[in-house]
Amino acid sequence: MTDEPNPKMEKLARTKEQWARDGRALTGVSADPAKVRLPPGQRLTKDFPVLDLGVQPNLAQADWTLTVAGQVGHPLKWTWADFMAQPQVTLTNDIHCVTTWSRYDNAWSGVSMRHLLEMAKPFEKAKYVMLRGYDGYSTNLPLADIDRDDVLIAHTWQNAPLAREHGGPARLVVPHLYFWKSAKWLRHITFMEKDQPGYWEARGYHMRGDPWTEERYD
Ligand SMILES: Nc1nc2c(c(=O)[nH]1)N[C@H]1C(S)=C(S)[C@@H](COP(=O)(O)O)O[C@H]1N2
Ligand SMILES: [Mo]
Repeated sequence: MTDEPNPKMEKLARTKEQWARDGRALTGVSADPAKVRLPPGQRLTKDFPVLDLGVQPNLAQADWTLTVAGQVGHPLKWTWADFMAQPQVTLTNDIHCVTTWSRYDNAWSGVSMRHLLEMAKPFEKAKYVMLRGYDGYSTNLPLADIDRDDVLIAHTWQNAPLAREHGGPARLVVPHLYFWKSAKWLRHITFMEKDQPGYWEARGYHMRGDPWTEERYD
């Protein structure tokens, strides 16, 4: 977000920038996801914490659209009906937040990112994406990190419609990276030749964010 409308959000941003400067929660150890389920420096939680900038858009499905633009052969703008008419998948995965909580076995349903890539046909030169939410949040990722079987745009969590506070009506889920990459209230995907920082990436957080090698900070 370019402007920071509320003091709570301002305080959160300052706190998390300080964590980045301090290298909070860094263990200096890497782990192999094939051998260890919990990434280094993480602790397991059974509840589902809510983390965002304090602005939770109240979006009806009828008001939701997803725009796919930038370096693609077929730019898209999906309405809710278009989105629901795409092939649907259900995937179960673990999520890991940079603030050190992890949550196992989340069942998500929605449209796989590989399907969206087939529809949008990114150009060869497109190597990065920027995701934007209806709250003004943004986060960047290498294209290779969304071109995976486990990445989806989810409208359902644990067999129920995704709650507003968790990004409903639809959010991105990129389970192999820290959860700040999984944009809630997903509005826009831009394909880019060059990488650009999103909201947290411009505030000291890592451009990629692999929890197994603790890519917490820049
Ligand atoms: N649109 C949007 N997406 C967002 C955020 C946000 O502030 N706005 N916060 C990110 C962060 S820091 C985390 S940890 C996860 C939290 O998702 P949850 O609230 O469902 O646990 O959402 C990510 N996606
Ligand atoms: Mo986060």
